[in-house]
Amino acid sequence: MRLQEPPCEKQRGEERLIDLSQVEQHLNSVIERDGCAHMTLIDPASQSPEKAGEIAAAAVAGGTDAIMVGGSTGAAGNVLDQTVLAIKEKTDVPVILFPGNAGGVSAHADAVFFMSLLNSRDVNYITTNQAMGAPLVYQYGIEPISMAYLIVEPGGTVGWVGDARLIPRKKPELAVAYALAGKYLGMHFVYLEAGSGADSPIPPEMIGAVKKTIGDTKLIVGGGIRDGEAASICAAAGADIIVTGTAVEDASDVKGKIEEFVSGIKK
Ligand code: 1GP
Repeated sequence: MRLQEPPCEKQRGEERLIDLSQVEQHLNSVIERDGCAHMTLIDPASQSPEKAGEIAAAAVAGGTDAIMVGGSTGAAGNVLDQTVLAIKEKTDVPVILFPGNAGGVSAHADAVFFMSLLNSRDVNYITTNQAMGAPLVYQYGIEPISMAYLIVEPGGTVGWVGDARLIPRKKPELAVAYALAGKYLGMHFVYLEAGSGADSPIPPEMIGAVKKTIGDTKLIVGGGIRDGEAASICAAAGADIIVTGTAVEDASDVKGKIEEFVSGIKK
């Protein structure tokens, strides 16, 4: 395959309020300003693209800082493209891909969490999907944001699909070891994932131990965060970014639900 030159400048979205070629910098500025950022995860398999656009617009109105798009199953191809386009039409915050595999790359997004599932047993989720997807990221000119992805018990669907050797909830030292390995491998973000819909979020002791060790490397925490209090506990423990998906999908008042999360985590 012959690689094409990446576009120097994206042609789309000229009316955007922020420089979306620097999504990572945007996230860092929000963390610096507010102490913690909030990202809303939208799974393209869970609703129509139109509905995804409406949810994203309400989430932005509630104060979310970025929209993540992805899922472990059924989040590729046309449904992914249409979902990203619908979200971009209705919002002005960065849209960041959260791919389950190489199929989770869309040309219409602003950035992609270029992630390796470090505690997987399957090389496909550590480097192979990354190699298969990298030429598309290059060709589309999407900003790659390097991330160590670590799955903690119970792990849910993504733990099963990614064949993760789940980090036990009571072993923060194992999470610290993997997070540090990610930092030393050059990754800018570490994501502690309990699995979408987990009964409870990542334990605060684990969040605190990881953050204390990785220092400036940014810590994302997600999975099972259902209310403002849970989000607040994760932020106070050391999370730089909180991700919520299921609670937003289930909310009858998305804007109100996001306001609850945001008021729990921001200075
Ligand atoms: C899943 O961590 C995210 O990858 C979000 O989890 O759906 O439980 O909010 P929830």
